[in-house]
Amino acid sequence: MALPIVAMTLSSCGRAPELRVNDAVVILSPVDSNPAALYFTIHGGPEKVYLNSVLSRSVIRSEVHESKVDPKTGMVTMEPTRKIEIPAKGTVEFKRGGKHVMLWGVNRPARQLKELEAEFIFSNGDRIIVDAEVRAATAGDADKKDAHSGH
Ligand SMILES: [Cu+2]
Repeated sequence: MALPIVAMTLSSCGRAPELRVNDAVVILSPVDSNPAALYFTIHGGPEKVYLNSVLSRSVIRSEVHESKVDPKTGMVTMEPTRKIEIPAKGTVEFKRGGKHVMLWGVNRPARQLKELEAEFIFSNGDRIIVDAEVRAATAGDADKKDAHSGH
């Protein structure tokens, strides 16, 4: 009689994969009027989902983008993308030179508090709210010519 209970206890102890967002950071543009970029890592849950959108009350507009390098010219271009797949138990990194969220008009409170609340909305209905650290662009950021400096 005790066996099924033991089995249940064991399985509930096993760490189920959980959809989550880690390491969210906003890098402000060195030029105030230019958009900031939001980077983060998404860890997939037990089933495949899509990231539908990323919203924040601290910005005027946000867009999910993907950067691509033109093999001929080496120029980095980026375009809005939709429905980014988050594989089950997989990891999707949003980072410089790849996928990122562009934020227009980061407001003064977020800049002063160095914190911005971002809401991630997924195809399965999950909404994950994360406090992203807001950082000024460093000299290294400004050196790297990516498409953001062209805005
Ligand atoms: Cu972009």
